[in-house]
Amino acid sequence: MYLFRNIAYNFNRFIMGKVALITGIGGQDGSYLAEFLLMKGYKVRGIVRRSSWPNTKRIDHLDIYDERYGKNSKSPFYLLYADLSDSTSIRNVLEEVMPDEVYNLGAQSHVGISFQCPESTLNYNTLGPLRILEAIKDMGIKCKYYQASSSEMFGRSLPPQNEETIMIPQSPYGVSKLAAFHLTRLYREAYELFACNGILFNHESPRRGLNFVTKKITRSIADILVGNREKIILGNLDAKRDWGFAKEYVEAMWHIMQHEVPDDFVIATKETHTVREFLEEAFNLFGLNWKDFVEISDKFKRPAEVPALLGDASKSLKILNWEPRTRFKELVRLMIIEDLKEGLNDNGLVLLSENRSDEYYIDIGRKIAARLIEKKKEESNFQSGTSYHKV
Ligand code: NAP
Ligand code: G4F
Repeated sequence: MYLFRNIAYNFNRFIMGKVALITGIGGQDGSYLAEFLLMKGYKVRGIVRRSSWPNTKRIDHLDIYDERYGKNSKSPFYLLYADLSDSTSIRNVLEEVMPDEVYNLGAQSHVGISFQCPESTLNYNTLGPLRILEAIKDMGIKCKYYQASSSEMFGRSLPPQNEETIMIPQSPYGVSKLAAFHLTRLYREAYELFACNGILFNHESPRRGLNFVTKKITRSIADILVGNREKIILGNLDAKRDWGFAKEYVEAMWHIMQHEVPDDFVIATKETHTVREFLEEAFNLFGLNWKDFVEISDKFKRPAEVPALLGDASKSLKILNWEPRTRFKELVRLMIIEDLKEGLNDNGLVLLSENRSDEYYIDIGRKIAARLIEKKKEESNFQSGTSYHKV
């Protein structure tokens, strides 16, 4: 039966173009990848899981569901319910979609939370990919498979890290991703599946989840500037990360899948900064000193930490001709501008519809920050004055 379906599908694909299936389409990377593949002419199908509150905010603008076709092979884009912990749902989706390329981006992707929820982390992040690989193998689907592997797998291995570096993960998340990495390699070698790993170093964007450190910082600064917050509470500021721009990293995923043979690739910027440097860069944009606004709490420290990540992506540059364009300073700036725009708009201070330049928003931020500094000075004068009188 599958053989017949495959023949029918191959004919259809020849006429209709490629079909990509993305798990985790509602996440940061899934949303950028969906946009990128649609732009390339793919038909995109995405898996979302049931949620008690909308989890499709990042992809709602792709609402290009076409009534003429419904959910059939001609629709450019549609979503299906499935869950990485539910083999039946995965098999049903694969059978319906018959994809040419599967991008498995779905995961419990928060390293800190993986210490609190280790079992579900391994269930989604390790057994999830295994369920997909098994289904592809059993059903004989001739598709390519991309596994979202992570630099977190390197753990405490010294930088720079590349495809040959030993992996000593430091979190349940890192362990879950390392097991999935090996399953992907194993299914490639044992069953000759076109299965690849993208070993991506940290990548950020305005769409980054709110509880990752970069977004937490940029969103909090915007909140401070519009008067909705006074300080940021963080954990370890000494950790070093190689931060790139998510929108460019999803292009690398596609390049990995277009290479003639399935393989594993590191994707990184080869530039590393501490969390403290991220804070400095972001606060400095507005002439503020981060030390006036940041508190440290053990609550955000982890039982084990990855001290330093710095990726060596020379293999990707050489073989895929992929290299990052957005560097650290630009990344910090573009993230903070988006948060500031949103903060100003939400508080009725600026209308986004007026379409101003980025510099305009930075300028408003600087003016507010200058008033904030004045206020802090007055408060500290007042406090020292009070104590003087007391003495
Ligand atoms: P993200 O924003 O957290 O998105 C993860 C997505 O997975 C969400 O849409 C989430 O759905 C979905 N998901 C979680 N559990 C699921 C389940 N049981 N069944 C179906 N879907 C599920 O992560 P991201 O930053 O886009 O990262 C994408 C992938 O790359 C992840 O696998 C991550 O581990 C990996 N990665 C990320 C980075 C990075 O720096 N961003 C670096 C290396 C590797 P809900 O919205 O319903 O929660
Ligand atoms: O932003 P983070 O939570 O990212 P982390 O742990 O590096 O993981 C991200 O990158 C991985 C790739 O290497 C992905 F696989 C993974 O899915 C995720 O996208 O933390 C970055 C650093 C850590 O050292 C953390 O301890 O920032 C430190 N940190 C300090 N204070 C904090 C905080 N992290 C968070 N999330 N929240 C804090 O308050």
